[in-house]
Amino acid sequence: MNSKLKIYFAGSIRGGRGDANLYAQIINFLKESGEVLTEHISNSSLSNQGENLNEKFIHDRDISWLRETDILIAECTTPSLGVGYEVGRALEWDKPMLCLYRIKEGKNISAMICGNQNLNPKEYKNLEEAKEIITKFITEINDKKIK
Ligand code: 6K6
Repeated sequence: MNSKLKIYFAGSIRGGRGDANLYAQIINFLKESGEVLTEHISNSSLSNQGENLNEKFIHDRDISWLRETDILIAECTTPSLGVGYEVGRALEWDKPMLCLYRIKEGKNISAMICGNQNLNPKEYKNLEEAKEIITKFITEINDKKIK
């Protein structure tokens, strides 16, 4: 039997929680395809102060999840140092990834994300479009796993 696909979802915490509801919807959708290691990112009671846990504990736990994950899906619309860092580490470790972003109020995504095709940057406009992009990406990953 195939083991469940491990998915690390990255989204802004201290960078700003404006998209927290959207993260929740994306995570719910991702749960249909595998195990989301970072479900807490959708927690609406998680403020931009983050979880009330020791910072070293959070860092070490998240990095170990990132190390073990099969894929990374990062929502990059709200600029976040943590998300940028996670994307960089995952790239170093050759993790298949998808960097989703919306263009909001004329604010463009960092060139360090949209300028690197290895990060698989994809612009989207709404949740439905994000779901289509994610489905295509995960189908390709699963096809590769089967081969
Ligand atoms: C602890 C105490 C106060 O605030 C915290 C931070 N809590 C976090 N909890 C879980 N994951 C975190 C936390 N801070 C950052 N991360 C990871 O970095 C997540 O996996 C997110 O994808 C990303 C968010 O980074 P920031 O820079 O927006 O916080």
